[in-house]
Amino acid sequence: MAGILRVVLGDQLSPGLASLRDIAPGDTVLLAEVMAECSYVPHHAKKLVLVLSAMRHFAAMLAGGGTSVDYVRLDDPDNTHSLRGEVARAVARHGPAAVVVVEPGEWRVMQDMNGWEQAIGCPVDIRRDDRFLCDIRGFRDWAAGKRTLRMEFFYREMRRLHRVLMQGDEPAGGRWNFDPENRKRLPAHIALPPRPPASHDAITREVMALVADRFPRNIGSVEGFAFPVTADEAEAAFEDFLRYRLPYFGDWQDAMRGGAPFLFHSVIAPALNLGLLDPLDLCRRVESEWWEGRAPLNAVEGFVRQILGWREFVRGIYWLHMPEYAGLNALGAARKLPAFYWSGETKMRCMADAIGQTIAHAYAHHIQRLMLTGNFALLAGIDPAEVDEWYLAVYADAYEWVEMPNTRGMALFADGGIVGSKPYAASGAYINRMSDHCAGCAYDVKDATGPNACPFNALYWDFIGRHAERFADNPRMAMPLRGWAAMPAAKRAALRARAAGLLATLEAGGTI
Ligand code: FAD
Ligand code: DLZ
Ligand code: SF4
Repeated sequence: MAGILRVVLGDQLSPGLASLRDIAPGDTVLLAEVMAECSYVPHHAKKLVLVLSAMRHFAAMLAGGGTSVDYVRLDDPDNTHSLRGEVARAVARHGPAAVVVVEPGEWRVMQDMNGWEQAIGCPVDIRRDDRFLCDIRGFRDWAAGKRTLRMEFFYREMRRLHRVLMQGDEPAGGRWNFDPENRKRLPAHIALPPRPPASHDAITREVMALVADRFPRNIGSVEGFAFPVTADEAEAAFEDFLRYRLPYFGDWQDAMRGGAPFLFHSVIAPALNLGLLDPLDLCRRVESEWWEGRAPLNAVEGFVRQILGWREFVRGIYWLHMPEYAGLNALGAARKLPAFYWSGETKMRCMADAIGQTIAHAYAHHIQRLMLTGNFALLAGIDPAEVDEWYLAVYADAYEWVEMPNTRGMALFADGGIVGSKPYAASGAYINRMSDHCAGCAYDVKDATGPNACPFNALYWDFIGRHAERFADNPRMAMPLRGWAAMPAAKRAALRARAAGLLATLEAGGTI
């Protein structure tokens, strides 16, 4: 062959990918299942099924359209189990004139890819990933010279640039942001729409057996796998969201309900991050729902803000600050991740619910990730590296470019304020306001210091007291700091003692 070897990574499953756009007869597309990618964190069993099944379906789709595909399976006896090793073997097999690939989502892989050309002795053309709405170099230009980077201003620029939800030069409906209207508690009588039906074809069933066999100790199970693995399935899932959930997405975006993992969320991140859906297309279709009167603006703007705003913003932050970002620990958090993050065995009903559904489905919605598991790790001072590893492993949509700024930045404030202007620290009162968890909990959400007091309460005040000096100049922290300062010394001591007891139990390997 003197054609081109076109390498497609497991999260680059888009037919319009920059490395496939100019494909010509004589070229070959390489996809490789390798242990390096399957084990750099102990991925949830359902995440492994998702990626490997989607890769196999994508390869079958290309081959069905007449493309020459070289697919290396995990159980291929000659598999070197690294991307570089598999590209080198494929180069030896096909003798291409060059290798073409799209830049990867993770810094770790980019470092490796930069060494491919020298290692394999063949020209390697690394192309920009233009499946995003803001190129990482464009984000760098936007960030240049700014003292602080705030998502809100980035988001407005993106709305203007891509002309999403705009009326002339003004935001649709006269406001950029309907966030204050997206924080309602979900009343008990509201029924939830059923999940779209899931079916497994022979490819997925084969991958489920492979994952069950090769990764028996990974968190979660392959049973009940229900994520879309092809563009058509992802499309159907998104249509289902538009029809049955989008109209309510805004009102209850921040709500939680025990035993209800998905609520009105789209659950499209697993497919979107693999490349099975196009982010601008999603925004435009959601926008149409408003123009055509089928969904209210607070829902539509809320959804667009997540995709056009947050998703692009965190990717920009990741590439702007890596590799230093991965070592940031502004609050000096050093405790080990409690074992209950992996088992769900805790008396805290809210945490047991969020972790239990994470184990069951490889999914939790944003507020569970931020205000339950993230908030607890923030308050308890858990080492960001351990928290990062957990989030990267347990969620089907997790890739470092999106996981790390959300975890280390938004949830843990370990980046010292690059992503957010203040830590998202909250006591049990917030969880009680936004969920139905507390009524059935072994702990008392109204108590902060007694033996049965909600752990979030004492840990919250201990966190505020511990970092009072650091946040003294932050106007957004003024209220809790005033509350802490105004407390009688005996109350502060009791809160500290309760927090110390809880943390000591965790440090001794116990659960709370
Ligand atoms: P919906 O609630 O329906 O939102 C729609 C879409 O908006 C999502 O599919 C996603 O693509 C995008 N989105 C929403 N919020 C964010 C955000 N903060 N950052 C980036 N995109 C966003 N998202 C991931 O895709 N992968 C991760 O590894 C990941 N890790 C996270 C870790 C923490 C600690 C936190 C707080 C958030 C994390 N998020 C991550 C963001 C968000 O929680 C998920 O995108 C969302 O829960 C996915 O579910 P959904 O598809 O039902 O989203
Ligand atoms: C996540 C993942 C997994 C589990 N397995 C593979 C694989 O076997 N082969 C592959 O090419 N990609 C895989 N991926 C996705 C990569 O980890 C992803 O491309 C990089 O992390 C860059 O985002
Ligand atoms: Fe969670 Fe505290 Fe409420 Fe229990 S009482 S569910 S631990 S917030």
